This record gives sequence, structure tokens and C-alpha cells, in this order.
Amino acid sequence: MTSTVQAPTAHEAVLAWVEQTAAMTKPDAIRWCDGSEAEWKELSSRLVSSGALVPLNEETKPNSFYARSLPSDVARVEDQTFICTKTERGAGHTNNWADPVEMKQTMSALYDGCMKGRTMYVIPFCMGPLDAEDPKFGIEITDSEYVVLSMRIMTRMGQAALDALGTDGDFVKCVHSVGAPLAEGEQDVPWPCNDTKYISHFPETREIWSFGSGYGGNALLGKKCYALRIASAMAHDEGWLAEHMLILRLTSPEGKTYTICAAFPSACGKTNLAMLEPTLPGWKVETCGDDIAWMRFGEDGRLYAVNPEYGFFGVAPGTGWDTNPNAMRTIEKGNSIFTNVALTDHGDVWWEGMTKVKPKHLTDWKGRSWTPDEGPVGGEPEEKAAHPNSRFCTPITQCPILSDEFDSPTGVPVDVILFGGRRASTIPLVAEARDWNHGVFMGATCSSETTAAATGKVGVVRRDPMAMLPFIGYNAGDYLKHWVKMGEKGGDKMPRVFYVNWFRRGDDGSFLWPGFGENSRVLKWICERLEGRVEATETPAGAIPTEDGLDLSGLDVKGDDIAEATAFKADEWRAEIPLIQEWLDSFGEDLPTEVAAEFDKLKDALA
Ligand code: GTP
Ligand code: SPV
Ligand code: MN
Repeated sequence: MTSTVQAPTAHEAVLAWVEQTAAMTKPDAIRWCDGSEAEWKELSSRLVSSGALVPLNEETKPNSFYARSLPSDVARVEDQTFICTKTERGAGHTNNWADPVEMKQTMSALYDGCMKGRTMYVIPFCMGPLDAEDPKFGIEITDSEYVVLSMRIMTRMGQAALDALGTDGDFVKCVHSVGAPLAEGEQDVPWPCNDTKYISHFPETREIWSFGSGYGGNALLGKKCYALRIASAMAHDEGWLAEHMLILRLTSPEGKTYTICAAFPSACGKTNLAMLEPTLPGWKVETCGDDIAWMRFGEDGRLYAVNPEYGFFGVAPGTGWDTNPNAMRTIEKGNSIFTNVALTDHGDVWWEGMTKVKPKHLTDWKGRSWTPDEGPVGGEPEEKAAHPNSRFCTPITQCPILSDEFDSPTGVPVDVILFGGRRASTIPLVAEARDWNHGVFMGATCSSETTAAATGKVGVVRRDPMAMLPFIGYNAGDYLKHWVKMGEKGGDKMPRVFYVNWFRRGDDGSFLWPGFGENSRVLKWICERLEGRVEATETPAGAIPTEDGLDLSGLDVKGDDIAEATAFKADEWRAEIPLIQEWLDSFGEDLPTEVAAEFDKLKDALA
């Protein structure tokens, strides 16, 4: 084994932990990642030679690669994701809990020798700008080159992060292994992983242990594991918020800029809204982030949002020139990794929704020859060419509408918070909260149909508080209480809260609202509400646009679709009450009284 003597740091705790992890996992070599171009070239070439990556067409996707995972390793594994706190209450009723000592015993047995035949990479990284007042560092140890390459896109990593950490800085210890040791001379497989998977978090000691999966959310530990689960626990202790939110800057034709943060569950539209191309003339959107927002109070008492990430790990299907042209422009610049999409005969990528006309021939995400009429050879004609949770991993700096404020160490002042989900009925297109606690209630009771971003059934309605159900790193009751307390602290300087639903459906099953760029019409209404320029109709579920409230100029929609999309329907809300009741009851004594009081108001108003 290569010793750590040449380690590019004098940080004692880092060195000791790297030694200790190597002693447990027993890699053939240890490699400290510097984040250089040369390192990217070397590791990507190695994966191309071994067949793990396919280089894409240099003309259309320069310096980009294609990966196919095993069909059993395509999404986050919520069933195998654990919050390990001393008491079961610490993790709360929405998480899988395990005793930290027992979990470490279980996983140590799995980690024992798990990196044999492989290199152990040490990836120093920083979530958020390196020049932040309180930069949040992490070090990920992994035996996957795919993870190293992806972390280089998704985070600020390498020697610069290690230098900024200094010799005694705090860091989150992140251990990852695909769990597939190689015997002497054994040939590697394209996607090493293990049927046994554990994604474990130790919020009390700020550690992450991941085993068995190579998929993004399970393996790129800076993302969901650190920047949401561990960071939400840090944020609770330190008085800030770590949220599953996009951050966008919207400028009106008069030149006024608003910051909007929006929490939608996985695969429910954050990336698309973050890069929206407004259909309304004169409005401009700039992107700060598409998945995670860290929000802290600034000196002026307002909330400021920072995107801790450095890349997009976006849902590929549905991304096209007509839906999200800015994402298309971002990936066109190359330097990206595509996973589980389809491959064209020209060495480019394709997925459902990219183009209206499907290519005549593709290689599908399972590596089978595929045609639009017949589907894959040996499969069913209706099988999609790309997996529904196939993803592009691409540098955020390539986004043509990236905000100048993206790199700001203090972030951007938040004017509006949106909650949303994927609901075929009940939830109107847009509704404004009466005040902060009503907004917290909206977030707390937010619900959505499940998507392919996590393993399990798709299309089942579940409550997803603040779009954080899979990502709250501690007790969900304490989390809601923290939201209430943040409002008490921020008072009238807190952002205004709205609840949106782009996914309401008509009797024929089709979406009532055109979505995508047309969502700018809803954002305009929200800005007008902020300016006190537009009236609204009060309903028990919040204030909704009046009949002529939304700017629909130039919008071609059929019949009463817009009226149906925006409607508050009391009977549908009455049917929702028992579902909300059941959800809030599940918190038991941990439910904040403020949230219970808002529910009482809703029930009274509907009675
Ligand atoms: P994660 O990365 O999993 O957190 O997801 P996300 O919230 O960023 O979701 P994303 O923007 O990638 O959207 C997921 C899917 O929803 C894609 O297939 C989009 O095409 C679709 N979608 C996004 N916005 C809209 C919309 O306004 N209307 C409709 N009908 N579909 C949308
Ligand atoms: C999500 O599932 O919400 C994602 C993708 O953003 S992953 O990083 O894999 O969790
Ligand atoms: Mn996400």
C-alpha cells in the first residue's frame, strides 16, 4: 500500500482518519485528489480503457462521457438510508433510525477489505464558496473513479479545498465504497456495486458512511448526504436552513430583481424552474442553483441564500430545447458525464423529451439496440430508451444564465419561498400564505406523487415536508419547529411564501397548465403581490389569483383549463383533510403547536 507520507496536508486529524480508513478498507494504493485537469484526463482515460465510460463525440459533446449503471443501482435507496443518532427520537419518525455503534459495527464488517484491488481516493472539498465566512469542508474517501470525476463537477474540490482547510479546520468525514473488492488479477466490471447497500449518517459526529452504490445521491456524498442531511442538523444547531431548493434571480421589465427559492420534491421541476426562459417579454431569469440552498441571516436581518454546489446533477428525460433550452446550452459545452441515458449512432446522447422526432436507432440505457417502433431488442416496444432517472452531471459555470452572484460568499437576499409538488388534483396553480406560520404549514403538509428519483413505486401521493422528507437529518418535528423559530427571529423581514402546483390534470389526464417557460406568468403574479399591485381571492388554502389576475397575454390554452388549474375546490380540500390529519398525527407530541393551530384554521374555514 502507498503510504500517506507524501500526503499534501499537515492536518493531523485528516491524516489519522485517512490512515485508519485505509487500514479498514485495505486498498492497493491511496491517491490524494488535486482536482487538476491532468487528474480528470488520467482517471477518465482509465475508465474508458476499462469500459466503464464511453467517450462521447468530441464535436457535439467535447470532453464528455457516458456511463451505464447496473439496472439495480439507478436511484437513491431511501429504504437503506439511515440517520444514526444516540436516541431513536433524534432521527424522528420520518427516518430509518439505527444505533450509531451498531451501525458502525455492521458497516465495519462490510468495509473490512472492501477496497482490495482498488485505489482509495481522498477528495477534499468545500460546499459553497471557499471564501465564505464559515466555509463548510468535507473529505470524501472513495474507491470509485466515477465518483471522483463527478465530485469534480459537483463541488469545489482538490488541493485548493485542502489548502483552505488548513492544518486544523473542521471537516465532515465521508466514507464511500462501491463494495466490490477485486481479487488479484481480476478484471473490473463497468459498474461495480454491491447488492447490500447502506447510506448512513451520523449527524452527532458529522460523519457519513456509504456502501454498495455508485448512484449520485448515494455516492456523491457532498450532495444530499452532506449538504442536506448533515447540514440540516448543523443548521438546526447554528440557526440557519439547509434546504432542497433552487435559487433563481428574476428581473422585471422595470429592472427590479427578486430572489426566489423553491422547494419541489425530487424530479418535480427545480432544475427547470431554475433555468426558466420566460415567455413574458421583458422578464429575465438568472440561475444561482437548482437543487440545494443554504440560507442564513445577513447583517440586515434578511435571509440570504447560497448554493453549496458547483454543478447540476439533473434529470435528463423531459429536458429539451422547447422545455429547458438553458440546460441544453449548458451540456452542449461538454465537460459532462451522462448516466443511464441512450446513446446515438453518432456517439451523442439522447433521452425521451429531448427532441420531438425520435432518432431512428439508439443503444438504450441497458446497452441494447433500440428503435422507436420496436423498442429494445429482446424487450417490450414501450420500453424507454433512457431510464426515467437518467441524469446529466455538468458544470454550473457553463450555464449561460448563471447569476453574477452565484459565487458570492454571503449569497443573495431571499424575497420569496415557493413550495410545490406533483399533484393531479386539489392544489391550485398558485396560492399565497397569509403569513410565515401559514407558509410553514403549507410546507409541512406539502405532498407529491413519488418519482423515479428514488427506488420504489412511482406515482404514489405522499407528504413531503418542504420537499425534504428523504433529506431531514434529524427529528422532523424539531425541523418544523426550527422553521417556526426562524420566522420568529426574522419577523417581517422573512420571505413571502407561496405554494405552487404545475402538475394539476384535467378529466382527460393531461396537464391543465402548460408549465416550463409559461411558469413566468405565475412568477410575475407573485412579484406583483410583493409590490401590492394586484388583488387576490382569499381562500382557506391561501390567496389565489382573481379571474383576470394572471397575465395570460399570448397564451393559447383550451377552454377553461386555466380556471381549472387555478381553482380552489372546497370539496377536494375536504377530502384532503383526513390525509393531512393522519400526517400531522404521525408527529405525536413532536408536532409544533403553531402547525397544529394552522391546521385548525384550515378545518374551521372549510367547515
Ligand atoms: P431533482 O434533481 O431530482 O431534485 O429534480 P428537479 O426538481 O430538479 O426536477 P426537474 O426540473 O429535473 O424536473 C423533473 C421532471 O419534471 C422533468 O421531466 C421535467 O421535464 C418535468 N417538469 C419540470 N417542470 C415542469 C413543468 O412546469 N410542467 C410539467 N408538466 N413538467 C415539468
Ligand atoms: C434528488 O433525487 O433529489 C436529486 C438527485 O437531486 S440525487 O442527487 O441523486 O439525490
Ligand atoms: Mn434533488
